[in-house]
Amino acid sequence: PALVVRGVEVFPGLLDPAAQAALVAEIAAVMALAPPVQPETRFGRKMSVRMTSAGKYGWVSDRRGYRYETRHPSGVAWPPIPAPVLSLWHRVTGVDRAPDCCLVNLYREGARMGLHQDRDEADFGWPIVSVSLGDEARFRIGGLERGGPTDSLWLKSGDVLVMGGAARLVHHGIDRVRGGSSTLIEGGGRINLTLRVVD
Ligand code: MD5
Ligand code: FE
Repeated sequence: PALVVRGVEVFPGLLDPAAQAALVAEIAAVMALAPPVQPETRFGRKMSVRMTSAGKYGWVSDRRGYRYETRHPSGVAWPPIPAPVLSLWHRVTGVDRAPDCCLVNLYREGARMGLHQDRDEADFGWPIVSVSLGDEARFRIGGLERGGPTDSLWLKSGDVLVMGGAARLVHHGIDRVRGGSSTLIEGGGRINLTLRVVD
């Protein structure tokens, strides 16, 4: 990686424009089969990010809380994780196992994601890979404890992050998206792919 921030490996511009466009086309096909939804929290508040998934498991949230499910809220199985996404995972992690969830986060104008940890997975020994496409976003990274100091960095289209080891459980979030900074996504905004081993 060109940069390591609080243990998170950052590969700036790992995907060239052609590779980015190819991934966006694959994800558009996923979204056609499993349309992004604005999840609700257990408190009935709508999240600003729209979400769908590919793979055996998808991450969902509704009045019953958040969890992994094998089906989209419509009842259809999640589409398979596109092959170029799987090869990117193996290229940057070097692990033998494939991810079983590719969460697709769609950030339209004004969407953000508060500081949180990813801890719904069975084994925190597996890394997480995050792929940024479209508009630039300010990513915030803290530590293992809530309320500690944080750092931020701007993620651009084509940047890839790997969170493994101690960094797997750090707090993180998206403060804001710089609208109009890219024309990659139809309708504008940012798409983030988060690849995880769930079980
Ligand atoms: C995003 N998504 O840009 C981020 C990228 C999520 C989420 O956070 O949960 O959907 S994933 C960033 C991430 C995951 C796990 C660990 C760390 C970052 N980290 O240690 O910094 O939509
Ligand atoms: Fe997260």
